[in-house]
Amino acid sequence: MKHLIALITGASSGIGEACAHAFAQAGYHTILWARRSDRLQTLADTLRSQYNVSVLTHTVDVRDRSQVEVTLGDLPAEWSNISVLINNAGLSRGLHPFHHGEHADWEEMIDTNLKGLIYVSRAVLPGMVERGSGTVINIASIAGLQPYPGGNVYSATKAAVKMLSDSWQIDLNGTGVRVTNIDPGLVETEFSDVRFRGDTDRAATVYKGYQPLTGADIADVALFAATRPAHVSIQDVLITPTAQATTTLVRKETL
Ligand code: NDP
Ligand code: 8X3
Repeated sequence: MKHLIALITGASSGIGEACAHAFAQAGYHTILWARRSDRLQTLADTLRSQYNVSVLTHTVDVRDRSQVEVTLGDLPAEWSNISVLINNAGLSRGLHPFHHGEHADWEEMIDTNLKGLIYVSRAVLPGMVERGSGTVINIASIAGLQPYPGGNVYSATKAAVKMLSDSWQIDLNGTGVRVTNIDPGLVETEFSDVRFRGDTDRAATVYKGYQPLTGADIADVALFAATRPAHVSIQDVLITPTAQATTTLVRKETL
């Protein structure tokens, strides 16, 4: 295949789905990962017909290291040269003060946001290093830079992602592989539905009274970073809605 290949984790909704559109529109063949395979199938059909690119979908839970490794190991040869990896799969659960938090929620966030990202990256990076090129885009969060009430373990996972991005700048220096860390602020996706376990009214209030970011806003940044000339590395981007100054200061209109 002449086109470049992008692997996007968490492509079944939100930022990952928007990245799939942006990269396919730019001519990338895409490998889409998530657990909800029905959604991936629908997205793949749309990308193929809208952008005339090839698309592979894999039902992968990034928390399962052997599933991650086997899926990557089984890639057809023409799909194995991944030039862009978007580590996007992630979630938050709950918004309790730490002393009321749930171990199960914390373990799910650590296993997905941190360990899952580590599993995928450890399996993809050696190929990029061997080829002397590639871009890894880590979707961290403003929450990993600044705490907010109840964010505790979610913030800790994202601070860890940011530290991994910074560490890889050093580990990968001289290999030709670039790392871009993106720290989004408030993006209207299914994120808060997941955090509040389907309480859609509560989730909707997070994005009311101001204009939040969309997945497409983050995808724009990811595509920009991936398409810079080889000598240019966009190391770090903090992107927020204009109404958001910090994790805790968001100018909302009273409705
Ligand atoms: P969504 O809930 O819309 O999307 C999350 C994606 O992650 C889904 O495609 C989901 O797919 C996938 N995912 C979750 N768990 C797993 C898993 N174990 N294995 C594989 N895929 C998984 O939320 P967003 O698009 O907002 O979130 C994307 C990333 O952006 C996350 O890392 C999030 O922390 C980060 N982020 C979000 C912000 C926001 O305000 N929305 C701001 C800053 C960062 P499926 O359930 O089908 O597996
Ligand atoms: C998602 C942004 O502030 O809702 O990482 O945690 S926030």
